[in-house]
Amino acid sequence: MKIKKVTIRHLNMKLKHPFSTSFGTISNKGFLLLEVEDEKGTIGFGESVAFEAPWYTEETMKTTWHMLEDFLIPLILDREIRHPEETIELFKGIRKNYMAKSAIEGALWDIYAQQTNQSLAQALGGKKDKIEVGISLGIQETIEKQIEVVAKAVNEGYKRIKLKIKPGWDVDVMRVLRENFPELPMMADANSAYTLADVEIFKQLDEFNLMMIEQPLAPDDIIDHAELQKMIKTPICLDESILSLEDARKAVEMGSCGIINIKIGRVGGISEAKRIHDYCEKKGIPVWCGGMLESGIGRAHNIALTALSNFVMPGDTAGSNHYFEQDIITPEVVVKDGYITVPQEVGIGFAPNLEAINKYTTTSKTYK
Ligand code: OSB
Ligand code: MG
Repeated sequence: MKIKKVTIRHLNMKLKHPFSTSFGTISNKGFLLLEVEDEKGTIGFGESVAFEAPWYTEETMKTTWHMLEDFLIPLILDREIRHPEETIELFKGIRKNYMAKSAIEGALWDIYAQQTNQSLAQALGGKKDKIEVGISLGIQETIEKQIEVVAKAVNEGYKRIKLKIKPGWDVDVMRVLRENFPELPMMADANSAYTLADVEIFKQLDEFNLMMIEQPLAPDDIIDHAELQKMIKTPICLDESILSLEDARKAVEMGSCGIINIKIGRVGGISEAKRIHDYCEKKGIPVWCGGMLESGIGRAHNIALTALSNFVMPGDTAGSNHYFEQDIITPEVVVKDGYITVPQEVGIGFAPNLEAINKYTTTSKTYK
């Protein structure tokens, strides 16, 4: 393929429920959507998962726009690209900025799947026809409300429930939830809110039979996580600490985690995500697909990736209706009995809903 045109749109989608974590609350999902067209007129869509503020990683909507406009788009325009995996080499000279890179790379995978007449899952080597999904629930104002939102998610069929924790909202909350839902597959995500000095908290959480504790310590750490893992039974799952295959290898070799959450945007694209998946499979490390409150485009990519064999634990890809009044794809992502059907149609298997996209677009710019 030879890319001839890229359109960046900034969309703003109001979340149905504000999402609160240890680092703050988001009520609006502002993000960039990329429409990429090649010389044959095949169009692929990509989503940048960077938020408006740099609380999860250092990238923001504005930094991704800058990287795309000034560095990444000029690198791909008019260049012959045979396979999306070539972007790993092509983008190597540009440090990090993984969410920006991933936005383009995802669109190239979409084009590649269409041109090779396969579903995106198939193009990636995914064989599942349905995937098991969980849900990530934000911190609520009261324990009663937290129990209520968990009960709702359980009734909707989600296969595991992830709760956000932060200092002051951890052991007591998890204890009450465990009492109310004795058998529920449950886990906690701290988004780096703790340090090794908090080991007693994790020893107490160890009593609640959690599937895992996600990213308890610093976002760039694997040393202290390895220390903590030696002191607790519950497997540690790394999210923020893993930005590449190299990071995954080091964390696994150090014993910093027993499980890895793979997010396409955090690691620079589907190709790198697949490499991490393959490495973990060889090492016997289970993986699952994380989420960034994506619109339907990013969600479709997550579904295709999760069709790979070592995604053996339910991910955070909840249904469109959990996040938005209206999603930007048709059909929307539907969760039934805790499963999402992996589309078999050519490409991502969901059609971009241009009317909805236009409705949510605040600004756009085309590069060719
Ligand atoms: O840490 O996994 C996380 C959302 C935004 C940023 C970071 C995280 C999350 C989630 C929500 O947990 C996952 C989702 O529902 O998309
Ligand atoms: Mg996380």
